Amino acid sequence: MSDCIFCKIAAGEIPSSIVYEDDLVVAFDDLSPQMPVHTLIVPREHHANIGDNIPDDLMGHLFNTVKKIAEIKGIDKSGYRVIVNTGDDAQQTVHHVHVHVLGGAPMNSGSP
Ligand code: DGP
Repeated sequence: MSDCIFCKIAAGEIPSSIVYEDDLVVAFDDLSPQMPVHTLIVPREHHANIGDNIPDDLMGHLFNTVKKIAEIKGIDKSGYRVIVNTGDDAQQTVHHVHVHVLGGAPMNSGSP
């Protein structure tokens, strides 16, 4: 999508702190980190959110990349939180599906 910021990051048209990339996904550090580690994983292919008919193999790859990011960031042993905001009530602000990987310090309860 031509006006999608995460499509532009995935295409290398906008600079970002890339953590990992392969043929299907790109992971980069969040511009406004909420934790010492705050990395976003996005598919290269544009899908608005997790309900946007993402093929099973791409969805599986997206979530299997979480483990890689945790290892790269050194939080795989200490633990981390994975969040996918979807739609208005969840405060999704960028409408290109993305997985937040947060960690690097103890967190509060995951309850809303
Ligand atoms: P969400 O609320 O789930 O849609 O979170 C979107 C996240 O994207 C938010 O934490 C800030 C981050 N973000 C927005 N624009 C940019 C950008 O241009 N670069 C990077 N690295 N992160 C961005």
